[in-house]
Amino acid sequence: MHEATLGLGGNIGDPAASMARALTLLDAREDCAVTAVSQLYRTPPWGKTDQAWFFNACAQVQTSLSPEELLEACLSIERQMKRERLERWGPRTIDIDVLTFDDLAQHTETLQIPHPRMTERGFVLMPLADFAPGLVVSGRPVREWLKHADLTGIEVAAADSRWWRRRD
Ligand code: PH2
Ligand code: MG
Ligand code: MG
Repeated sequence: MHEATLGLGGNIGDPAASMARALTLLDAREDCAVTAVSQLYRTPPWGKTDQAWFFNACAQVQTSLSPEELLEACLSIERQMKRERLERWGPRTIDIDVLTFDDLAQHTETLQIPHPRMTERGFVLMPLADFAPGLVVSGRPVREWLKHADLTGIEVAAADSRWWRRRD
């Protein structure tokens, strides 16, 4: 079994519902179990700033899949949810990124782990620190990276980790 972390985000439609659905679909697979989920955050757009605010969250997954297979599972859920993506860093209904995979460091064309920009992004570090403050990424624990991150404008939108579970 492997332990991976994922970053989820979106800023079109109902991103909280899309992220909840994505996590539910992933958890329903035989080969993936969602074992921790962060609070839900509202975050100002990063990189391309003239677009709607995002919702972001992170999750921990136990999986028997390889990193490439896990990425494919995430992309397949994005496709299933009819992700629209018009431009790099632009608006999207759902984005699911593999952030870490055990303590793997791999930088190939298809998959870069740890996610190359995660240590600079408040919208990744803040949710990740909810359940994995001690997780070491590129030589430093998440809580250390978080101290150096720009968290301006980031708000908690749902202050519990069960926001993604169906209530019925
Ligand atoms: N994702 C991007 C680009 N910019 N900004 C925020 N706040 N949240 C995101 O998830 C995000 C972004 C590309 O993946
Ligand atoms: Mg992304
Ligand atoms: Mg992505």
